[in-house]
Amino acid sequence: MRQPTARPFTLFVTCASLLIACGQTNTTQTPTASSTTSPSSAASPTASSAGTLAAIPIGIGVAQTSNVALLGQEEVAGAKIAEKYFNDKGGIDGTPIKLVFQDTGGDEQGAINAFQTLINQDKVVGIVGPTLSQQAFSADPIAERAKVPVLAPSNTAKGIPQIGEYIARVSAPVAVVAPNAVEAAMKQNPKIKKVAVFFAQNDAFSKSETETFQKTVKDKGLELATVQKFLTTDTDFQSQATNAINIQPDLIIISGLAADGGNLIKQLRELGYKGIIIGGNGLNTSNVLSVCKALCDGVLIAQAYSPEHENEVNKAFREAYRGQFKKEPPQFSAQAFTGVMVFVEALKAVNAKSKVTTQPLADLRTNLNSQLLIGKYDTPLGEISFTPEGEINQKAFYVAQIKMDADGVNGKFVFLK
Ligand code: 1QQ
Repeated sequence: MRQPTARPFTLFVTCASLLIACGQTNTTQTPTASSTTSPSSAASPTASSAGTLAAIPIGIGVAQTSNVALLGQEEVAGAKIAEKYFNDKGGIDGTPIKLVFQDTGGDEQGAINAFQTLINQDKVVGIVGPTLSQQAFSADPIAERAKVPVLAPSNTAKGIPQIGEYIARVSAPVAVVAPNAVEAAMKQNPKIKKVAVFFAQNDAFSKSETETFQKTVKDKGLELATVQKFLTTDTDFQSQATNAINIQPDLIIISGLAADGGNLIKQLRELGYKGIIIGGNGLNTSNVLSVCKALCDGVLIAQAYSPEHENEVNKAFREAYRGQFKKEPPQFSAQAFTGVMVFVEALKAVNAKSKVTTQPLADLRTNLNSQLLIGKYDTPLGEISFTPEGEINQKAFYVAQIKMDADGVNGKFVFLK
């Protein structure tokens, strides 16, 4: 009778327990068609010898396709800059990180599929994603059950860290970010009285953000004159826009995503609205400029990031982003960079106690989660830390105003003092 040799047996046990880096040797694990890797590190993680990792795989599960890619592509850019930046600095004490990208598309099922692939097939140590809160409420419970740490790069709705022990966010919640825009609007026009609020009723973030905006309006003694609803898939806003304009508001506040929000701004202006417009976090991308063009001019948007933040890592991040894209880095890129950074710093701290290249994957995921929650990080967003529940502690917030160039095509976010 043939006896199995010791070596394949050892390898099998190693793959089953370590789970990572065995995709190359275990032929039952093949990448899906949608799996992509960063061009800066196209090689897959490989075991440098049986049982040790040559690279630490971190999952990036954000929207690379669909309308939500208007937001998600900025996250891809930020994550890739972080991968290069931290690997140039030596990775995790000499072992590089390797980002594994899975496209979530714009809906819940896409996010669930991407998370499952990252967890079960790509064997990542943690995930930065998804793009929308609407997706997080469906996909995060999968990571929670698998005990895989998630850092939300852009999930700002109420209730995200409360999804579970393994869910934290580097994206400050709407409750602390959004009111800053209302204050800025009141400063620009102290005569504001009547406010019209719009929100996308099929999106969890938009519903959460509008609650904050509506509360802020009332708390500031303004009149919440009308609340208009739409869908993120809508393109025609004539009836809601007309309803709002008829009550002659001095301020209009929009909670939606980039494409719908941009079209709504455009149609409000075309119908003659001249007052201030506040856009929520879903409009916080220069990708909105190609939707509302010259009519985007003047829109106020609260920010959880300023390109001018003075610390070493932000200077490096800003320089890398500007070198590549010839413009200032946007908030979603900075938040994705920060997500990768928190994993890197926490992995280093874990490594100091027990080598991350040889820990069983389940242990590493759990140790990483505990560690990241207790660390302090000096990031492009400034100094951050987490509450035990996974909520971000962040100090500085800003408001920017869209300033369109005379050509009506190009424009920028100007940060208000
Ligand atoms: C959320 C958001 C999105 C608009 C960011 C892309 O803040 O879904 O929570």
